[in-house]
Amino acid sequence: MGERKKFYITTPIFYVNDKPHIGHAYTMIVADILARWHRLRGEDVFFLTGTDEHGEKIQKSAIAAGKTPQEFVDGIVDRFKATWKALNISYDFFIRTTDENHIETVQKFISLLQQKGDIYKGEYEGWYCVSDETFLTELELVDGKCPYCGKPVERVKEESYFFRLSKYREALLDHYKENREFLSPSFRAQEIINRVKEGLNDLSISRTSVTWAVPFPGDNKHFVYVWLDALVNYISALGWPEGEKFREFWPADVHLIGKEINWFHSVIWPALLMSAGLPLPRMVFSHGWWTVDGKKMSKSVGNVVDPMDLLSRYTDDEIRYFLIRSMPIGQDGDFSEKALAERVNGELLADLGNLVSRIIAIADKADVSFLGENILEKEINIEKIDKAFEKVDINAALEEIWSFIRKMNKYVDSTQPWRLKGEELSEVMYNLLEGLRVLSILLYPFMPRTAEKIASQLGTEITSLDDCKFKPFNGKIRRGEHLFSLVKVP
Ligand code: ME8
Repeated sequence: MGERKKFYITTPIFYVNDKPHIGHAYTMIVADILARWHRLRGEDVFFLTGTDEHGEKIQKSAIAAGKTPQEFVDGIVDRFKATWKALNISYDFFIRTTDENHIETVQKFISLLQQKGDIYKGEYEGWYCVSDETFLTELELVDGKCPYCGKPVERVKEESYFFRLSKYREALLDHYKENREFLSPSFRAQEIINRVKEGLNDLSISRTSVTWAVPFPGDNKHFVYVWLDALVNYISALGWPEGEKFREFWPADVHLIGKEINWFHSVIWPALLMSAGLPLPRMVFSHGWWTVDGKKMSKSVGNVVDPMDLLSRYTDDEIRYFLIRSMPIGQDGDFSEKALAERVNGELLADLGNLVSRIIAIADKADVSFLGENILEKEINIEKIDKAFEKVDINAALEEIWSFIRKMNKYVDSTQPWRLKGEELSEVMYNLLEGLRVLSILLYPFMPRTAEKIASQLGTEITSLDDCKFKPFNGKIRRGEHLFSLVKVP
């Protein structure tokens, strides 16, 4: 037997200046689906998420809320954890950048870069966007504002330590060339490559004026730039440099992120890793952005969608399904509750829910053994789904599963099992029950609770992808409640 494969997937660690919204939930759901799929493949999975708790943005939000930064972040972290629990997110570890161990690791990492000769002291003069925690040059500003979020920027002129990012230009370009998957999806690669080709400025990695931050090692006037602090989470969570988990899981297989932080993950992070002499992640995958009713989500517009609010009207699985189904990963998508309700009543209730209740109702009454020729198995291509997962194309994977659901519905319509008896009934029901059992496994990463309900009505188990071949049906039918109910379309 070969060694079990490992799979290390991360999400961004989210700023805790405010409670989570559906954009954050989307990233978490995608990561959860990947983690669960790889567990079904029998791999050792480590799924990391957490919170980014330092920096000027959070310092200012805490002051505005009349709290100390620590009190302020503790409250919001609880809200994040509660939301992920309610959405059935199966992360293995939740890192907070205020964890003592993380703080020490960041300092250790910087000391190592200093030893490598990649850090020097200078002066930073330029612009800073607090909302994006990003340094900006005069040329990057648009109408004097941040080009990314459109908010006003502040002028910064202070002593600062710098990381020699410019030194890694060639090495980065070579890496992109030799590792085509690294910048994913591939249509996002060129913009990064072009910008790196233009040349890289060294990166300011410390501030003297922002004190809600990791103290810079060896200089008590300086505090670590929040993005350097944040990126190191991906290795500090594994116990770098000595930890067993680090040896087992590094490098990451997928850093899943939103497209707006691609530069930090595809350029700055790999350069930092090269400097530290560490292997680079296999893939940085940037997904697209959600708008709501056609507009960018923002507090001032008042269109921020809170997953906890949605959860008072829809189940976790309905929200998971909708968010994945409605936005091709990589592209942008628009959220509307009307579209959510329509998908629940259509695809979930009419396609899947009815299929399951029809089959279970007949099987529950059928006095036959479920045996016969295997007819339906060829209608589902598991290898195709697995290949789609390799490329993080979960939309293609879900489409293949849904096309099987539609074929099963057609098979029910054409065979009309409620009219059959004896061997004929036996054969049709064998195909439908095995089809459903396989479906319960394939659906599990996307809608774990629904998949478990299907398996429980079949009296089967959700085991592994190896069990997705048809075999003699050996479940025990137990009729249960309907999987979905009709919702009101707003
Ligand atoms: O950037 N649509 O944290 P953050 C889709 N702390 N995804 C969205 C989204 C939207 N409208 N809005 C946010 C940070 N996201 C840093 C990360 S990592 C070392 C540090 C998701 O709280 C998406 O994953 O601003 C995006 O990358 C992330 O939330 C940004 O979260």
